[in-house]
Amino acid sequence: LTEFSPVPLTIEGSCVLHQLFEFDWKAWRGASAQDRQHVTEEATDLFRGLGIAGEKSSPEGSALYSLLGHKGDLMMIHFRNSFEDLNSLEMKLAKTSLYGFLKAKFSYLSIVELSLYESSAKTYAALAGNGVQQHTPEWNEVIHEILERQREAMAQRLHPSIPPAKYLCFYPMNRKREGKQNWYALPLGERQRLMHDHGMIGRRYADRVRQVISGSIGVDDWEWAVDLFADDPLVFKQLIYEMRFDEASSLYADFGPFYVGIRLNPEDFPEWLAVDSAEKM
Ligand code: FEC
Repeated sequence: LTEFSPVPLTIEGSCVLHQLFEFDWKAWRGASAQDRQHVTEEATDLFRGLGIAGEKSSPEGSALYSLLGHKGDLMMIHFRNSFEDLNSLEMKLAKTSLYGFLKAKFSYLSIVELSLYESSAKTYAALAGNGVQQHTPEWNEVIHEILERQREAMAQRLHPSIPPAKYLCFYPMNRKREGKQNWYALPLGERQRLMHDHGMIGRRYADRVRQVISGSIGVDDWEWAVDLFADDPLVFKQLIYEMRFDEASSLYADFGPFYVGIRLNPEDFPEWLAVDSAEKM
């Protein structure tokens, strides 16, 4: 019997858009040197203006990555304050001459999310202990205050600047909802325990990897996006492997495609685009 809400409290921050593109190398080679130069300059300027600037990335930042493998050539990640801002950025990019050489392969929309399992369980229990019914004005007021306090305390994590790390590993994932393997049917206390254990593993990697979890229930096809930023890509493999053995993942995680990219700063973009060493800028 659930006496109080099974839904963990969450706080949300930046809106996030991942864009993955294939680059049309054939058309690019076929373009005149003059056109290529124009496209290169326009795109490099745009990326500079988007806050794609190494260490200087701001909470409103974007970052560009050269993708490994056949899943695409370029990956962009954008953090903005609203879906509107993300959409206008998308349109801005669509109107560049570079866009004529890009083919969208995948995109992912999400919102930076922190789930507050510990304070949820404590607060719900305290409210129930005081006889406060769920969703009454008194209950709402207490919850509202807690969320406000947490939003303030966690402001930096809710609106993160993009870590300057050399590698990004991005993938969407779900919590399972199959027969007995149903994350959403577990009692809140059990999920709290599992997330605690998950966090303890993660914490041991905190000096080598920065993780940004964004929620996408209701806005995209999976439930969360995971972004891991590290200077050594081996850490992705080690961390994710270790987590596979942890209950929150071994029993309840389902993973989407994985994408790994190498950071491309705007000043390196002309070289990335150069198809003839004689024309390198
Ligand atoms: O129900 C939910 O709220 C699920 C959201 C969620 C998913 C998720 C998946 C992964 N994480 C990974 C790495 C780390 C590292 C740290 C870490 C900690 C947390 C905490 C929460 C949390 N993670 Fe998570 N993770 C999700 C949620 N995770 C909550 C604990 C509090 C916090 O730090 O926010 C340690 C960070 C640090 O201490 O600096 C690292 C990886 C995955 C995907 C692989 C997997 O097997 O799940 C990697 C979804």
